[in-house]
Amino acid sequence: MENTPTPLPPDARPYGRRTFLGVTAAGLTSLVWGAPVWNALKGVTKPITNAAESLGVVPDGWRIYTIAATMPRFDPATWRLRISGLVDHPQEISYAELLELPRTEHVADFHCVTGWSVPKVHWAGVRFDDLLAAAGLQKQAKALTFVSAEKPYTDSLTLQQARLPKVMLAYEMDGKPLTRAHGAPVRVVIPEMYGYKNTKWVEEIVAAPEPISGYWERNGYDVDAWVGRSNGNWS
Ligand SMILES: Nc1nc2c(c(=O)[nH]1)N[C@H]1C(S)=C(S)[C@@H](COP(=O)(O)O)O[C@H]1N2
Ligand SMILES: [Mo]
Repeated sequence: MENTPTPLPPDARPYGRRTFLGVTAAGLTSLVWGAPVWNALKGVTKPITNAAESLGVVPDGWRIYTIAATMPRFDPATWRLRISGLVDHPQEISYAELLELPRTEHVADFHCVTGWSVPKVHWAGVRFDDLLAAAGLQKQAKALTFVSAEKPYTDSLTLQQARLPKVMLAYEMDGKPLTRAHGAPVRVVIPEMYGYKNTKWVEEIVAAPEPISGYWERNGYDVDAWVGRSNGNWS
């Protein structure tokens, strides 16, 4: 049993139907947003549907996962994506500049390690080589660390993984700008790996000599989270 990872929230309910509040064995609180909790925190008593709409949540099989008490807010006027670490020219990219970069799109199934999936999600965004071109990766850079505006969520990919054809920094889901709940304005998308590698609310990308142990990896999950080929099956 020594190798049994600390569980993710077992099976949170779809947004708006029930609320799930779980504490992992490591003592970290994982809050999955449900309207009742949201209303309680906001001190309002709006009907569930209104609260869901105001958060931009589409309850079509997704479960919204967060680790902090509030979701980061996106202001297109002031938001910047920082590119730092082992690069020749550190960058601060505005939302408008991001949208000018070469666009990539694909449709892929999304899998959370806890067992739920969303089929055929249509993503649009920027591939990492295009995103990092102006920064100029240095030779020693072998991985990218993604820092979320939601603290302390981080995760990383090797450059090789980040260059897989379907991997991107996504700014659209199913034809619309990413909603706040899904990580607005940008999240990592790597359909070959479980959801926890798909960092939401990315605010900084650090070029690094090696991958770091991300938030869920520090709680026992494999750093290489290949769907079907990593340690997710602990139930
Ligand atoms: N910042 C941040 N990113 C995150 C998470 C999180 O809690 N915080 N959860 C991860 C997990 S475990 C999954 S399955 C997906 C869920 O994506 P969704 O919340 O858009 O449904 O987000 C991933 N990215
Ligand atoms: Mo997940």
